[in-house]
Amino acid sequence: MVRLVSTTTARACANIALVKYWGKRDARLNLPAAGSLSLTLDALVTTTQVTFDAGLAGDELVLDGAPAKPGEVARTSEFLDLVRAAAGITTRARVVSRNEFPTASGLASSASGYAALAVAAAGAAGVAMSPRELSILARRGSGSAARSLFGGFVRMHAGQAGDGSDAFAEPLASPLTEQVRMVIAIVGGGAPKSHGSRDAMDHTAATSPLYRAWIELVPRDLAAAEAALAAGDLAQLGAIAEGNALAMHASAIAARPAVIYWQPATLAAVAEVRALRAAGHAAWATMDAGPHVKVLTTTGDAAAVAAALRGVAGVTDVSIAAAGGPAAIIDGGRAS
Ligand code: 2P0
Repeated sequence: MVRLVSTTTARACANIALVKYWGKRDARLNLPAAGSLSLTLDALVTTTQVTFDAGLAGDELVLDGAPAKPGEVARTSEFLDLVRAAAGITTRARVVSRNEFPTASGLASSASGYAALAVAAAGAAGVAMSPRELSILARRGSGSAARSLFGGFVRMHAGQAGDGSDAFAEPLASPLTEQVRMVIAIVGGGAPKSHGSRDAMDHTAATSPLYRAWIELVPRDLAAAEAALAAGDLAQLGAIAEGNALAMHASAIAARPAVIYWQPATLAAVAEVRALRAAGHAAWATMDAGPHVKVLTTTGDAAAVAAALRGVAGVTDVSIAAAGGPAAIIDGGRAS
């Protein structure tokens, strides 16, 4: 008997939002309450191989060389069900995923993870999807993953449709793409984050008196960030990014009980970024669902920014990333 096996390997880069996604309009379809805007980074890559194998009794997941926990396998299985439904198959799959992130980066990998999984699974299942369709598929795994389908600066649309068909990301061309750098300062040695972002954003939406103001702010920041990108105005983009990150954290901090991601060294690093800026360097800080600080800067200023952050007590690792490319198949389409 012929055993049907089909393998595809894809890679995707993680992204850091400059206008953040924090809150959903629909949990089941994972639809964001507002849009967002990000920069895809070349230094943070996930490579994922998907093999649909008629001989498998259940889906399998290996993460960074080790079998994944049952909860992670279940979430991956649910995601693969979407691809199986689109392909009209029931075959189970083996997923082998590896994160090539800087040592102990402590950075979220769900964006690059679900983007690479979407591309590899659709490829291995033989489903032809446009980048936009793949972005919509990746969103079902993780909201930020919809953005990692594309390289450089990326805009995610909240959409209005109940079925999520208009909640996708698309790339934004900008004269800034080649000249920006992101300096990543790791705080606290990559300790596990205190609150998972999915639960924390729901908790913020449900309890924070500042959530409504946050959601009203996002469209204004998106419009201003898009105008800054089109004009090549890094100072304007940086000011929006830093202000938007602080506003997202303000809404989370005001939740009851509070969601506080910062550590003392987080604020020390932010203070250093503001001092660098006062001294004439291009440097604007942003923080996500963890204590780390990422600094938007330029090719010319990246080394000085990195050196200054290495000098901040509690910063344990510093690396420099450039704009990364779109998610892509690197091997596959083989059927045997
Ligand atoms: C972002 N974050 O825009 C924001 C800023 C974290 C802070 O997207 O529930 O893992 O899987 O859609 O994508 C992290 O949230 O959330 C995130 P789900 P996700 O990058």
